[in-house]
Amino acid sequence: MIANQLSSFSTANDIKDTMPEAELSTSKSEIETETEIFSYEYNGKALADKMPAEATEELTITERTEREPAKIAETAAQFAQIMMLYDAGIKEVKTKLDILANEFKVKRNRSPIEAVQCRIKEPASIIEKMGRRGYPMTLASMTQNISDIAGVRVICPFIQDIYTVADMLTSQDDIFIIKKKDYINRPKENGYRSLHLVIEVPVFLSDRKQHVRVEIQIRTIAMDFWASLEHQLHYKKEAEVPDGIIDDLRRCAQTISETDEKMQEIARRLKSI
Ligand code: 0O2
Repeated sequence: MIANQLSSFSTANDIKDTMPEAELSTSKSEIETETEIFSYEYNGKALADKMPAEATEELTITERTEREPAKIAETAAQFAQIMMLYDAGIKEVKTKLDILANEFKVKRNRSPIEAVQCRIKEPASIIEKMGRRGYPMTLASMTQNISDIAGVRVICPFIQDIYTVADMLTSQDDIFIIKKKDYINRPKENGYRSLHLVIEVPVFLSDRKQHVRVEIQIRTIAMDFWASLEHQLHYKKEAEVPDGIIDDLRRCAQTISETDEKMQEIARRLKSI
């Protein structure tokens, strides 16, 4: 029911811009000293701290709308405003990646970026994830707890390219790393491999600057092949999966990983990257 309500929110267009400017409490250099840590988070003030005042009330979305029907439009407008910011965040990241890919092509005649895919998480999927994790159903909780509402996936030719792209992007001085998970050095139990970054990127609005959280998944063509098929077949599906299937998928991931390493080695021998 909530998901349905939220789905209709994106049509709201009378958006009052009430989010104050972001203030980051941790400097970039402090974050970068933790490079050895597999996964780290910093305690910066994120989008949730700058939510419009109404959205930070303790009432859940259903309580707000049930008690005061007039609040529906207001909540819808706030939701649309938040989604507009995530969309802008994605565009900022996409532009940065396009520039890097072009520069690489001009200078080295190849690009470490094969393709870039962008998506905003569906309202139903946001609600499902918040419910599954037991987070309060408020807009403030959504922006605080769900890191992948704005998602960018970068597909690279070779394994080394993943780290080249991640370094080029995160060394830009307007990008703040919130979280990093290296599922390549430490694949998930099921065989999933990818480098995940959650970053904050500034979005310049008419009267202020707003930092927006974007999740970036960086993986090779081969890793993407496996993850896309596994996602279709199995990931998050309720149905019981026989053990043999899980083992087969894990073995496929291993074969793909070995092929990735072999291709990297061939490229090195040809000195083409
Ligand atoms: P969907 O449907 O792709 O959007 P976090 O709170 O961020 O620390 P989370 O969200 O589990 O915890 O983070 P993680 O582990 O970085 O995974 C985020 C996303 O990575 C997932 O989003 C998937 O897109 C992808 N992913 C993670 N594990 C797997 C996996 O085993 N197989 C596949 N195919 N993809 C995976 P969502 O929202 O879970 O799903």
